[in-house]
Amino acid sequence: MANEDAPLAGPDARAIAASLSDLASVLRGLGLACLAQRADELASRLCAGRVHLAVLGQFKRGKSTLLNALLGEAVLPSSVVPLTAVPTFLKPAPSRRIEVAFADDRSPEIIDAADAAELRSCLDQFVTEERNPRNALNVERVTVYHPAPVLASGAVLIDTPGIGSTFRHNTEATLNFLPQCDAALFVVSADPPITEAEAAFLGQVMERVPRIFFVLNKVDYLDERERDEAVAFLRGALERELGTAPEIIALSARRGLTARESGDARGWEASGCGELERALERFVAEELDTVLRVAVRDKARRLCEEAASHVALKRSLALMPLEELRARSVLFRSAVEEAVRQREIAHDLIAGDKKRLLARLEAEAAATRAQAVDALSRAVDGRPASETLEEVLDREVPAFFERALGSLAALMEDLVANSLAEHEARADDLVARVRGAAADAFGVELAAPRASEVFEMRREPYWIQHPWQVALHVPPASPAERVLPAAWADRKRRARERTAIERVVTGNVENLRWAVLQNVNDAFLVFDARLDRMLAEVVESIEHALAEAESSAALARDTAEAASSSLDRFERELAVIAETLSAS
Ligand SMILES: Nc1nc2c(ncn2[C@@H]2O[C@H](COP(=O)(O)OP(=O)(O)OP(=O)(O)O)[C@@H](O)[C@H]2O)c(=O)[nH]1
Ligand SMILES: [Mg+2]
Repeated sequence: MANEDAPLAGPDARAIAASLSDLASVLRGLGLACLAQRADELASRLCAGRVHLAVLGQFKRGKSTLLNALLGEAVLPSSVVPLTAVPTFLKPAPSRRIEVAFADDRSPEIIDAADAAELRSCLDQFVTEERNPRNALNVERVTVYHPAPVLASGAVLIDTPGIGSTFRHNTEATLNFLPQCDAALFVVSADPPITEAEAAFLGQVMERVPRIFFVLNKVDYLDERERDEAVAFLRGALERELGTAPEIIALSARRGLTARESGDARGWEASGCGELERALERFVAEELDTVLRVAVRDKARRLCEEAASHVALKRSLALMPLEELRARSVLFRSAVEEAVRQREIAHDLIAGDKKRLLARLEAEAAATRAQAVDALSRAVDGRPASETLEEVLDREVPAFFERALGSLAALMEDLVANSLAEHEARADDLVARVRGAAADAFGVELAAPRASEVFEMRREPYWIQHPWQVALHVPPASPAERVLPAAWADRKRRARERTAIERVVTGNVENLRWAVLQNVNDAFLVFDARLDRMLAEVVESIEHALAEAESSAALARDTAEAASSSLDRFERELAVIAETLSAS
């Protein structure tokens, strides 16, 4: 078991640590203090055996509740509305305490807490969307120190904001956080087991995180058969994403937490949380070292790549006469301003498309409602005398809505895919323009993903857990109705049945509409957030080097040649470090 007192041994880790230390000094030499700090942090995590195990997933899947269950008490705020807004690190300590670090230069706040309730109410102020909306307090990260045994193993557990809610900044916070994750607990829930947006998010997690555990939460909603079905479905969906069928731990975090709080060991096992706890223990004992090394090495390689492209940019800037540099910066910045304007237009176009698609969804749902009432009324009216109304609906409702769901989901998926395909082309074009402007102005080629790679659509049909409502309440005949002539009484009865059918249909269509609506919203949200990130990354990398070149250029144009030869040296050193990392 690795912890702060038991540093990792072995040539692998030592070689990586040495490369990181070299890398940090090259980065400092290049004036890239932030990147150098990242290299130092990686080295210190590697030496201390501190794996970052983040709990990731869509909003409201029960991530915070799951961590509370593992801690054994309700420390992290959880709620029915999107909540966690700031990544929250859980680290071991003999007593309960939180440390809040701010993104500006305020010094960290440290608050001691006597018990879980006090800890939770402190956390509430800093990490929840409700009390700290849009992270107005500018909190960078919160660390909770806690005596729970699960934290003593060397894995730092991290609660993250859920992706895909209407709070786009929460999606962004988690996407930005991914580079710091070494391993992940990917949480989905039984209702439904996985959405298209989650599958897309998983794709991003897979790119960055070498070890992923899959948790199917909230299985208390399901009976045993439904649970097996949900696990099998999820396994199939994940197999398509991953290429192999992963292990899935099905559990109820809520039941686990209740069991832990009341010291109910059997309840803990029955909740499925015991299995997760054992899987984490095995992970720490058997895999932690390797996962940490692989994760740190990959992150170090990325740092090398970033540094190499900075060197290329600096070389081009360093060789440029000051006047020319200024003129070219003006050109580049006006291209960026234009890209930002275009981005706003793209945002409005995307919002307009989404609105049109949602209006179409409403129209389709209304049509489905009418068809369902019609089809079910016909089935009910034409039923044989031996069959009760309930039996007909038991059979017909699922049959009708399975079909309706399939065709509505497929239709909306196609519409979303077509609409996003157009926006993909526009996004590619926008990024290409910024890159083109950089190439024209400074002669550098920036690496950038194509939008179509980033925005890959999943075309499998949605799976939506659909306990179709078939329970029917037909009010009994009134005393007056009972004495009416048979034909009249029959008409009255049919009217009562029809009202009841309409109620069943409305409930089912609403479920269906809501599920599809979620998926459409998710798809657009994820698209929009990634477009912003792609552009920001491209622009930032240049802006950083430009600002630096402009300030140093004013002083030292005549030393350009010297600067260029020192860049040669940095380039050579980076190449050696990258090679050592690949070999380690
Ligand atoms: N039935 C049931 N409900 C659960 C379970 N786990 C969590 N919930 C409920 O689901 C809701 C969301 O739980 P959270 O833990 O806040 O979810 P989250 O994923 O952290 O949400 P965000 O922070 O917004 O991303 C809360 O109302 C929880 O009580 C579970 O196992 N079963
Ligand atoms: Mg949460």
